[in-house]
Amino acid sequence: MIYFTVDIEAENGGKIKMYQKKMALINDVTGFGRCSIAVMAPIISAMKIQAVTIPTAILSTHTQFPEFFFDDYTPKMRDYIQTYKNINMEFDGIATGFLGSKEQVDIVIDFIETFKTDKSVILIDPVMGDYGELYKTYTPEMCEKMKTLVEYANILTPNLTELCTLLGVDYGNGKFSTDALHDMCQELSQKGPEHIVVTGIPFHKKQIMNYIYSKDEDPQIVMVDRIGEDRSGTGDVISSVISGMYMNGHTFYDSVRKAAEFASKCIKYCEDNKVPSHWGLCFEMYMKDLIE
Ligand code: PXL
Repeated sequence: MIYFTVDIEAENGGKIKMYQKKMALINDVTGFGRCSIAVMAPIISAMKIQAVTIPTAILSTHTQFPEFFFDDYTPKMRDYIQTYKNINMEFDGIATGFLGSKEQVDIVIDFIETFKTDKSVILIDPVMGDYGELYKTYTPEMCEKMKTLVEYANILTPNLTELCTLLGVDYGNGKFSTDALHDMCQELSQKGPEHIVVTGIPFHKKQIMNYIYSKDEDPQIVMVDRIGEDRSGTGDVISSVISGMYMNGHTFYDSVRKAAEFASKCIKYCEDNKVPSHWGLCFEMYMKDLIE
């Protein structure tokens, strides 16, 4: 394995050597619109973790724009990843987001099996749909594959639609009691993930609930005010803050709380400054909040 140390400032003003963690980001590279790697890499870098980019697709803008250039990277991914196999790379963290094909899920599973260590944190954001509907790219075959992928996660960050899809539960009107959420998370957790946060659950119109489940612990809730309309890339901001915090030794609850509060602050800035919702979150304004 490749082992780097970096000098960091000690409290007494001197320098100490520290192992710097590396996180693989398997996600799309989108130029404009603040999503995926363009959001995750700077956020985890601010948290002193080295970001290693594994592109799944290259887009000029994300898919919420009326027009975008899209280059599927699937055919090149195996060769790209081979370099890391050749140099015996290991990753302290691996985070995955939107995946565009069944083959990409297979590539991700192979990646995790090759590069994880006993201590690696694997965050899987099972981006599949929203508001009870699956994205158009999601075939029933891909849904089945996603169920296999989530077994590799330490941390899973589904929204309600994704939670229901992964368990084959009817979304209905999207209203679930906390007992029902607990039972669903418990069932999913038995397949692998130690920590699950069900993100973005609408609560009494004015609030958003994040339901936190950790194996063998009491469930917890992080509630934030709903500010404006939904913004693209919010999930990417949240999952990168959670994974960075957790890799830096914080509890899962504290990681989720920090992520939800950080995202809310960025969203408020965007609303106050009338930034269009498909331009994503102006996270650049508050990067200093992430520096530990
Ligand atoms: O996570 C948001 C996202 C990521 N990547 C692409 C997207 C979007 C949201 O629309 O289109 C390509």
